[in-house]
Order: sequence, then C-alpha cells, then structure tokens
Amino acid sequence: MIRLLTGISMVFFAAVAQAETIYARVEGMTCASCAQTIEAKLLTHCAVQSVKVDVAKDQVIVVEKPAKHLSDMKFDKLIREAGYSAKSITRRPL
Ligand SMILES: [Cu+2]
Repeated sequence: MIRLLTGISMVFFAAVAQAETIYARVEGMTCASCAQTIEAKLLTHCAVQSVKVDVAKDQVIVVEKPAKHLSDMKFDKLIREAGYSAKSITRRPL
C-alpha cells in the first residue's frame, strides 16, 4: 500500500510540478512590435517565466515557471487577446 501511494504521489508530482517549454506557431505577426505585444501579454500570466518570439518563423516559445502550468487553452486565449492566432502548440519537459 505504501509503495502504491508513493507511486501515485510521484505521478501526481510529475503531472503538476514539471515545468515545460511550450512551442507554438502563431500567425499574424509581422514586426518587432507584434513580438513585443505577444511577449508582454504572455508575461502577465503567473506561470510564464520567459517568452521568446521569432517573427520570421511564426514561432513563440514560452518557458513555464517551476511548479506552474500554462494550459493550451489559456495560452490560446492570451494569444487571441493580443490579436493573433495560435495554430499549433507542442510541449517538452524542461
Ligand atoms: Cu507588428
């Protein structure tokens, strides 16, 4: 029973606390000002550690803070609120 509980808590910890890097394709960016707008918008979220925007590649990369999570849905919402459109979101553990 103890072993089972330990296993469950480890899975729970991994699911909740593992910060990830989010890679997204974002459409509608045309200049450095677009990049700044998106960066500023994403940084308003408490789970966002850092943001990198590559306008030429239509790419936005977000590093989550340790033990924090920015959901795909919330990411998509923030991008839309900034006036752009997220087309694909992938994640990798840090
Ligand atoms: Cu622009």
